[in-house]
Amino acid sequence: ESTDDSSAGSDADSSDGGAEDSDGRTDDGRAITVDEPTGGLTAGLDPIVQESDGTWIAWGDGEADFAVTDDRNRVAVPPGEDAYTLRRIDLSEEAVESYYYGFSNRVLWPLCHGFTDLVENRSNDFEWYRTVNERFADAVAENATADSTVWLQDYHFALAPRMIRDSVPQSTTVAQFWHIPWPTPGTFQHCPAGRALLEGLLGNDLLGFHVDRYVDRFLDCVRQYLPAAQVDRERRTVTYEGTTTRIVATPMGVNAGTYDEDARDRSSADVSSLFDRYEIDPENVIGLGVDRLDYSKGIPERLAAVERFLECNPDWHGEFTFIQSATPSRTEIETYQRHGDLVRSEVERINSRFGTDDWQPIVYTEDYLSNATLCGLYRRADVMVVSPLVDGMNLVAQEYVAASVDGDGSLLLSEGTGAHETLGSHALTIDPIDTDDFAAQLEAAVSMPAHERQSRMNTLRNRVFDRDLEWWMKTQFDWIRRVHTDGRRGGSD
Ligand code: ADQ
Repeated sequence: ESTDDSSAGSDADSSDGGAEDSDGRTDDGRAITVDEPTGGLTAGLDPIVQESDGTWIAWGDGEADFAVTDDRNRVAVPPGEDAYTLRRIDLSEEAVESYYYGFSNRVLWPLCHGFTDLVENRSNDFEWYRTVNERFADAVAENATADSTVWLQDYHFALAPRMIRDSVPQSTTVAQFWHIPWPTPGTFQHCPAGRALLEGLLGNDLLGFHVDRYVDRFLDCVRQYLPAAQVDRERRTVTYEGTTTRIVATPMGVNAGTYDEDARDRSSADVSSLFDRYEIDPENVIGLGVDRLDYSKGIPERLAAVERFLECNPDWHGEFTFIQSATPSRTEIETYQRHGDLVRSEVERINSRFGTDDWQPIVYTEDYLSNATLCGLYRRADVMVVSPLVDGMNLVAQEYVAASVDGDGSLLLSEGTGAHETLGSHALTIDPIDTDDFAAQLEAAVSMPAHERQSRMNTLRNRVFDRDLEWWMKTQFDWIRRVHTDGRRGGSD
């Protein structure tokens, strides 16, 4: 899903769907299977691209070229039904290393999350970033017509919009959604090629962020580092080199109905095999964390708060279990390896400090949870702890709320997440680095009277269902239509 490593908007590598056999066969007769993602951006986009008979352009690896139907790496999807075209861009190992594990995830990811000390600006990475952006832009230009809408996803494509703008008809609409935070000008000054990135992004007719503060910071950066651009703060537009870009905030939601249904399903609700495997007492109060193993997600800070909670509340020893599911991510990057080592050693240390023969305070797993297990755990967890230091939005918090069908769980939510802007007033707010207060909020959550938990959860559920993935898609496409019409009228409001 969006910035998740495995997908990049691609097709068959979603990890949460069951494999479905389709009619398709490879040239040598093997069946082609399609994994259908049950949630997230990929699942939301799929029907839209199908309906519009569109083209999905994605990075794909060489191993998947068994289904290539023509000499331009195009595949009909789903196999046998030909609802849309998947155009794969084959990237060499060197390109992936420099473009994806290099400039995208060693520069842009840490920088946009404010971790300037983790930025690694290696030679050639930016050149590869430009080259790969060019390859995508060329593929778009081959497919786009005057009436097309081009919709780019995320920080892997900051340069492509301007390249596309310069090579497609004027009336083609170019839009992008940036799924991670946008940094302050003070942070952005550390960005190598920062000006080129701004120029690239201003090739879009529409640029979406999750929340207002990223929009404001983007406009601040343009004003400071691209003085030739005309910034209209009120209308939230920037005009630069003949293109007017509208910048909007649309917080992304989740497929709430699906999480709700899956959590009600008996097979999801039954998490007993996981409890058996880790010898968790089913009577215990359960705290839960679910994240990619990423330094932005605040996992060590969360473990420190659990430790402080146990220090201050001996009564809870043996009665409270914290389950942390952390899927390894971007493990080619040393910072991620070191972070994983830190998390694992902290879990071990805390467990050996407090654990007894029949109780481990922290159960830690790096297994990717199936959708059924995930929804079952969400439903079972008494307290969900979402503590990123910084996070563009955070879908896990919303998935938890959507799957809390019994209405009796509590959400601890970091003020560093975009989700805090929409859910913060009915969650328990935490500052992940204030360990004492974080531990006190954890204590407040596990001791909260049932009626208060239910009333908070009720409000949270209304918000998550009102602003779900469908709402987000619709809002984005309403904006796309609007800028398309504006463009034809000559840019008026
Ligand atoms: P991520 O940083 O990946 O997304 P998040 O929004 O929480 O963060 O989405 C993670 C997704 O992966 C969720 O759907 C979650 O269920 C799944 N997931 C995570 N860990 C898992 C595990 N251990 N087992 C199974 N599933 C797991 C980026 C940005 C976010 C932004 C999204 C969407 O960093 O800020 O919310 O894109 O724009």
